[in-house]
Amino acid sequence: MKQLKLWDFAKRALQPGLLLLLLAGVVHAQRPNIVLILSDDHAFQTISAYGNRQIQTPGIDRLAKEGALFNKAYVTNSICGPSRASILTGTYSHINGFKDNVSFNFNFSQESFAKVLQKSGYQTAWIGKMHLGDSIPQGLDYYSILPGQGQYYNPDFIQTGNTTRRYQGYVTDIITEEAENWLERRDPSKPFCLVIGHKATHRTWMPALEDLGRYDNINFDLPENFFDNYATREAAAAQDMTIAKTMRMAHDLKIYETGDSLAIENSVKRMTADQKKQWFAYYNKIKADLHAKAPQGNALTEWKFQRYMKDYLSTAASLDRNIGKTLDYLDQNGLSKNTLVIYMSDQGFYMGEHGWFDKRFMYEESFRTPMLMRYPGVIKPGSVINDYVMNIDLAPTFIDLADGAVPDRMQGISFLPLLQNKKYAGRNTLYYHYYENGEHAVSPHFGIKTHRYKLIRFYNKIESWELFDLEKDPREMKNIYSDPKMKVLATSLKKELAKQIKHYGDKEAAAIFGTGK
Ligand code: SGN
Ligand code: CA
Repeated sequence: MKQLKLWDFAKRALQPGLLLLLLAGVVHAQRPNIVLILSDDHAFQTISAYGNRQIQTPGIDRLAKEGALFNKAYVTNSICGPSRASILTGTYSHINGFKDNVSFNFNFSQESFAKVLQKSGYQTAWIGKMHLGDSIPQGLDYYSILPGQGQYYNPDFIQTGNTTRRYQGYVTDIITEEAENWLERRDPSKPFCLVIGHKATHRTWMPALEDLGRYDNINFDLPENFFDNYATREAAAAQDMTIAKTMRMAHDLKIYETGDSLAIENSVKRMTADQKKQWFAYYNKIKADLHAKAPQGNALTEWKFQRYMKDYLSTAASLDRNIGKTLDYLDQNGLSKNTLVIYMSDQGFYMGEHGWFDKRFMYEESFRTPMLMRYPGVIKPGSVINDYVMNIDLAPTFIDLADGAVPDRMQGISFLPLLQNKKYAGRNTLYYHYYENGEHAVSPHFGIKTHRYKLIRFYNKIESWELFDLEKDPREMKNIYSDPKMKVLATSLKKELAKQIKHYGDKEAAAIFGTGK
């Protein structure tokens, strides 16, 4: 009633034009929306905006053209769940407790950007991959998430109220559609924060059926260090993630020979007859090609590399198309102007560098992650940002953007001033800590990266130090830690490492730092 009276008064008292202006002011004053598109294992090396010349990623590149590309975005712990936990809470793994993918359930009772934003009046939702264990998510008005890693075809989703629903189709398309549906039914009078969590481009790299074979005519360049012998790097030698030995013909490259059990391949098992027909029509041809060529030794490893690239990049093409679709939706619904859209991966990935797939190591390809964002009127189109940012910076940035108070516990730094071209202190050193000690046999380690050097301490599995001069050795092939000429440098970097450990309160690393070689 009271509002009606005010409205009548306003109508009488003001010129219609003035009233419109006033209303526009009210609408514009609404706090900005946030859309975080978070993919899985998407390597920056495979994105054209990041310099890949063999393929195009027009969806992601739009963000670079209309917004900013971050050249130096890094993660705290290069693995799925832990990176997401760091993004959500703005803290390192030892603070949020989610140190690895296998031994933990995320504790949702802690502070997160979702909770802070929800409390301050935002509508919050997470759609797609979350991968934080079995606990019921908190801080979200709506969720529709894949159980664990989820499935590429005809996936199940666990939705608000803990019900499970199976959808027919391809996971990236479904997640995009689900996100649009949520945007359609949200309350437009409130700002929103939406996380679109894609499963792509996670192993076992299965594209939408329409993208099968998309890159079959391209012969991909082998990375310079594809046939790495791991000299001077004990932990690199001990891993189990090579294309040559670890990558499996059936499981990864979908080449089933007679006797291979299809029953264990959940993804294929759940396809419809029609989907299976298209799938096998494609992969049976690949199998015939393999049999005809019958490569051996290095030639077989290179054949596997080409197949890996083709499947991975086709999966990435399905992802890229859907990112374009989400951007189109925002544009067509008048949402682009007042929305910060971010695209990033939970970590980087090896595309044959060092002979590998997977991630985990503090070496550049997995430590660094692609990150691009658009925020019209604030970020200058075509910006390239070379400051160090980390996944823990997102939570404080989002809260800052929503005019909220960043909880003391959060360890990231809001990069909003960087976007606004205001004074921004940032950081000169990056701290990293990886814990998991299982699949792919990557030894736990922690370390720092400065603008020129990287110092890593491996422990638990391999006990060793590594030091790289990134200026002279950007591919991290020569560990110079034991070089007597580097002693002074190593000592000063160790001091910096101790400082970072103390700053972030990583007691476990502090204890290990004081022991061993
Ligand atoms: C699965 C994969 C691994 C991968 C982990 C973690 N194996 O276990 O290759 O390293 O996930 O990935 S698979 O054959 O089952 O795909 S993460 O992105 O979830 O951290
Ligand atoms: Ca991942």
